[in-house]
Amino acid sequence: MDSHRQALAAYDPKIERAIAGEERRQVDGVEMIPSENYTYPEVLACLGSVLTNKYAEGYPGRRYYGGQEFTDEIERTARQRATKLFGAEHANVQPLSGSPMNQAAYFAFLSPGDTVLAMDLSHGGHLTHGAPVSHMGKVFNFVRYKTHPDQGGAIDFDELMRTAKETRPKMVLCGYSSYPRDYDYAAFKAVADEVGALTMADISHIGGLVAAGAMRNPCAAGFDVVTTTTHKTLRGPRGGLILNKKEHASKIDAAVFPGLQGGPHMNNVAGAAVTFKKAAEPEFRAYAEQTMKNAKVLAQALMDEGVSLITGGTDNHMMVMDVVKSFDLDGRAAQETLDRIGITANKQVIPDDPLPPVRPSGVRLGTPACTTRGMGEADMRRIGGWIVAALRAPDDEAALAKIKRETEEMCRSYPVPGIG
Ligand code: DSN
Repeated sequence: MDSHRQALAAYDPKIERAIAGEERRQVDGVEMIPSENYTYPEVLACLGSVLTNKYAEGYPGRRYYGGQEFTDEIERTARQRATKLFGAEHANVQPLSGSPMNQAAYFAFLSPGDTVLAMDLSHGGHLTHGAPVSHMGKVFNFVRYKTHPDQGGAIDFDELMRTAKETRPKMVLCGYSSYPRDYDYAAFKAVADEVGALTMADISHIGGLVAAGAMRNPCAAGFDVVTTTTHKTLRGPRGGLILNKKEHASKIDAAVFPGLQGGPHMNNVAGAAVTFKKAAEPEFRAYAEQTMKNAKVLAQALMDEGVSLITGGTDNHMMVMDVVKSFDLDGRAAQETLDRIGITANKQVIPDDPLPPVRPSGVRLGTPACTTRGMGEADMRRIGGWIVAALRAPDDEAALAKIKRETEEMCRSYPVPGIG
């Protein structure tokens, strides 16, 4: 235990024990929530540093408070590394997380009531893409497009063009949190160009895969603004990143601060800088490719057992099982069953789900975290077998307990970075 942890254990053992419990949970279980990952020890060092003490409102060279010689260096470094990594013209590294990041991007360009074309939540979009329950859905006029789940998740671009001509959006947004395919950014841009709309991509889930060159890059396709969180496939601290064309730089910066936020969390910004350095290493490309290979193998193992996957497979790091069709279980029951065998996943709505979000028809699985631990294709086949066995016999306590012992034994072979 390092000296900071020792101090915490001595002063507040209740909280220290909870952190230790969470460490054990992360070590003992198979983490398959596609938006989670294990960050680097070097990033944890930044997060737990004295940078958390510092107010740094403003931007490098133009802050509102003194004492910024080190914070300026950190933020400049983070921005330079982010722009180089993604081939972008400008980066804002201050968004505190994904929701404020997207809000800032909208407010940089849109006025209340403006129309945005965005993917329907149940088809894989995100709450912040204008779901009616979100504040953004009340401020702007989001018009939703859908996918064809039975045709490999295809988007009908002729239909999208017709919708764009009818609704005259100010922005065409693509991006997702439960869509297991890649996007044709050029096709989105053609629609946007036809109606004079801005293009925005939220690549939060696949930011690391794009940075590694393993998936298509909307910056290269000439998108106006690209957002990503830094804690998913990028394996960094919990935060957001906005990338954009130079012509939009002052609008984006002003929308983040002072438009939406106050002082940036400089411990996070330092962690993001380290993350971008890591993501430029050849090892990270290998990690991204293995993450996607693992996803394909797991998807195939499930489909070989007759499991129905939304869009019929995956081209990225995640997949969505229709557990009602496959196991006659709803998503909540399936998630709870997987918890009992030491596999953490999340219940998920499927396209036009007839069930409500708290008890939807799907479960989402992803490979970023277990790939970080070093798990490979053989492990994915075992995990697929365990998932199917458990979901076929959710009331067989003895069988579930046996699988849990097996998942724990497998996890013992794969250390978690930063815990040990
Ligand atoms: N909560 C994240 C996810 O799981 O996809 C995105 O908001």
